[in-house]
Amino acid sequence: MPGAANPPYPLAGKRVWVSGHAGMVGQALVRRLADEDCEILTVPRGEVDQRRQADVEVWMADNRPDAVLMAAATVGGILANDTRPGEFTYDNLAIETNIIHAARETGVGKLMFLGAACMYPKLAAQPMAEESLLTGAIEKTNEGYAIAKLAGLTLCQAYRRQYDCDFITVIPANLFGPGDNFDLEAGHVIPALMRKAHEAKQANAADLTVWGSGKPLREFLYVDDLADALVFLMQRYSDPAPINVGGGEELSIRDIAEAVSRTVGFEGDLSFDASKPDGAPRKLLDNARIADMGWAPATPLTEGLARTYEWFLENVAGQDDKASA
Ligand code: GFB
Repeated sequence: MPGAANPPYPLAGKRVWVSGHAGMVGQALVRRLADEDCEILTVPRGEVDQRRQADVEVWMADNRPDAVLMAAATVGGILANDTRPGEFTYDNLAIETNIIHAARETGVGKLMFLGAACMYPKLAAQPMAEESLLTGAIEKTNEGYAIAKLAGLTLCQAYRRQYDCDFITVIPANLFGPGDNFDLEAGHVIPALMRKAHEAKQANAADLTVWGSGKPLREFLYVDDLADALVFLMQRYSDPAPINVGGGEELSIRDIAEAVSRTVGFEGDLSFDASKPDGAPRKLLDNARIADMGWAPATPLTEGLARTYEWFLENVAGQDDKASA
């Protein structure tokens, strides 16, 4: 990896808090940080509810992390965002303000906030460069989530400007991988279609239902590639402007449904449910900034899908089978 030696903010020897360590991104970060010579701090949700200011302030004052990677968030697919906008807006605003403010109060040396590709305007020019944030209206299905994430970005920038805090924001493409949420209603497209294809195959069903028209384009990034990028940027990136992490593959929802079906071994047809929303027509990130720094994703889509299906079989389908035995 270029620039691997002597990064400006080395994690070696630091106490690094992975907030949200039990989620898909948090688990991948804990896996990746195991290769760094740092102390990883985590705290279960039952002990610290990150939406509660007092919980966060007390825990951070007691544990004094040097660095914070903010993977905690209330996340979900298009339908969950569209039907539970109160939770997506409130939870994310609360988590961000609590952690970012407590990080300043307790003297955290470096903090990384995670944004989302839906922060960009619905009709932003493609690929979406960091400069096009806040230049147009947001896609309605995820407006609350996106505005909460834009507020988190603004808070990091404001704390850098007023208090000189080294707080940065990273904007990833749509993520997938081990530890994802495979719930049919709440999950994102890849885990939801993977479960549908698995169940359709087991039931010898003739088809599986894909929401919307199948025409929107999405860029997907394997979560372990994201974790690698986050550790890379944490040690090297220090700027008020956010930085995109994409460079995965862009394809239509129909194409992704076919790729997931091949991974699972489902050979039936696809049917499309036009009563469900399509969301943004396209969300391709401009990857130039991180590419110029020398980072690129390593996992081809087919390999990422295969590893995700393996995880699903062991951790979700396997548990369902045990429960019904
Ligand atoms: O992954 P997804 O829920 O997120 O949906 P978004 C992507 C596309 O896949 C949409 C279609 O056009 C969906 O209609 N799709 C087809 C399905 N079948 C399914 C299915 O069974 N389940 C799901 N979930 N989708 C989210 C935002 O938008 O992306 C969040 O709502 C967040 O705020 C996240 O930013 C990364 O890409 O449309």
